[in-house]
Amino acid sequence: MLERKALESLYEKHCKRGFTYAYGTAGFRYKADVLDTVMFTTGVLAGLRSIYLKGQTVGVMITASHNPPEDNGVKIVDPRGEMLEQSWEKHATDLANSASQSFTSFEQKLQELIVKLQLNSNAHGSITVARDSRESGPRLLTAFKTGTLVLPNLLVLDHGVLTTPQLHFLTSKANELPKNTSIDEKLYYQEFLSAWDEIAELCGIQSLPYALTIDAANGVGAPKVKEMLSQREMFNNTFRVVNDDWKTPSALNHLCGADFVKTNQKLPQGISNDTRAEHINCSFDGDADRIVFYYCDLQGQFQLLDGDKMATLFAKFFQELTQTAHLQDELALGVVQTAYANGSSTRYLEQVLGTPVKCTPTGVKHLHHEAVKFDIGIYFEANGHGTVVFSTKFSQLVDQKLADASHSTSAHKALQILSSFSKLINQTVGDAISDMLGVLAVLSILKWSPQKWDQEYTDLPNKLIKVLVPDRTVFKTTNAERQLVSPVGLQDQIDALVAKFDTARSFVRASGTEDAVRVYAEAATREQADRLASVVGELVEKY
Ligand code: G16
Repeated sequence: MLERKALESLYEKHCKRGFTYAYGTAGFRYKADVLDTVMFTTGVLAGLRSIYLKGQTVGVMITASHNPPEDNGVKIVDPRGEMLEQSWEKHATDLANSASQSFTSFEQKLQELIVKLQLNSNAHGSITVARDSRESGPRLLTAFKTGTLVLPNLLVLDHGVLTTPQLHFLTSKANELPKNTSIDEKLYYQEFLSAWDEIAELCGIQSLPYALTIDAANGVGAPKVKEMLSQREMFNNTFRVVNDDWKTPSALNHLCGADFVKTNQKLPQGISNDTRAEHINCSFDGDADRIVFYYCDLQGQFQLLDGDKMATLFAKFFQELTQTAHLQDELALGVVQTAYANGSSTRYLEQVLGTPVKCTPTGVKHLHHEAVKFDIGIYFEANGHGTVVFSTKFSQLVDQKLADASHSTSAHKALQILSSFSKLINQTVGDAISDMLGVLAVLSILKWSPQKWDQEYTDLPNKLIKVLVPDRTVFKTTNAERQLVSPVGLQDQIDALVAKFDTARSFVRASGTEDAVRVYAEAATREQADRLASVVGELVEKY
């Protein structure tokens, strides 16, 4: 490691004192002006993590995803493309908070970590980094890169501006492919477009069955999805991207994007209420790791097809394919949701499809870990964050059966489709672009309109609101965030309110990405859901 004076000089370049950081739902996320210190220490931490993992590449994404333009943040990605192992979240937080105190405490904490983890700080490590389109990105990237200089033998590959899922994907590829392979976003386009080509050929898809409008939240997803879809003739004239002004940072997520559409349950700016059945819309969030779909019914009413609808669509589709391939008894298929999942979606999965459903706390890191316990693990948060993961057993069985010529033509085709879908879906993390192609492929194969997809079950009316409180950390939950344990007595008051409404449910939890408490309510009618959210919100405001 560097000698003390050099270390101190790097520290003084970026670290400010006095802020206390907490590791949230998806890494550190705050107003950009307080992030320099934690970006510097994340440079060090990512290096330590790579050294700990014997030089495997660790990814770092500088983004605040769905948050407003003045925020920023950082997500750390482990070598296989998944979120940082949870035991390391504490190391990341401790290192950031020590640097926030003083140089001496940072130096001590760093030494302590090196000893505790038995690391050779001069060993080789590798980091891959990217950022979204935020104005503060370049400044925070500099702080991050300075942090990586603390450990002398780190190789840092800067990909510039990418979507978050592209960075997850490239991190996994950096560890999977031979060392001299050039790792860049072309790999991403090639991988998913070839999987799309395979499915299109197998299923005779010659063009998209719907005119597709993509709201890119004025974020990095705009140039990336255009670049990708423009590589295939079949997409020409069938898609258009609105809210694509990613070069104007103040426009990011403003009146548009997946979070706006899901929370407000209405069209984003730039999309009109087109009632044609052959039209479908979708919205990405600021770093393109979430997507929701929607359409307008014949009465011109906005209808949302959110993460729950995607989970159920994939569950039904994969269930039918495994049955046709005679693999239903050998492969375990399951869905993972959070407390935000609409009660109707859970009932549909369990009672109509007979699919096992697990519930975890909010955060991809929780859902992903539960989903990998299945051979086909489908996980989606209602907000549109999710993907499908396929086990090694899945790949082995499908390959084995494909090599065996004794089964029927329909079983063979089902096996081929299953195999191609496992390549079309970005298994490392929720990915707006890859999920979009996955959904479009399923709808094209089933010949389903958005209306038909929506009719599988009817959502219970629901409402999500944000409440500002003096200290959100007093709100602590249990039972996969469905019940509050603190403030004491508040849950009983919520339960008493819920009992006054029909088929109702409500829960309260502190956001891990914004300084707010979220209140969710669902009930038999729209009026009741709105009213319940509002009375629970008023209760929360008193704390
Ligand atoms: C992140 C997480 C998601 C989570 C969302 C909101 O998404 O990756 O799993 O649902 O934050 O979390 P919270 O309710 O704790 O604020 P993103 O797209 O903002 O990175």
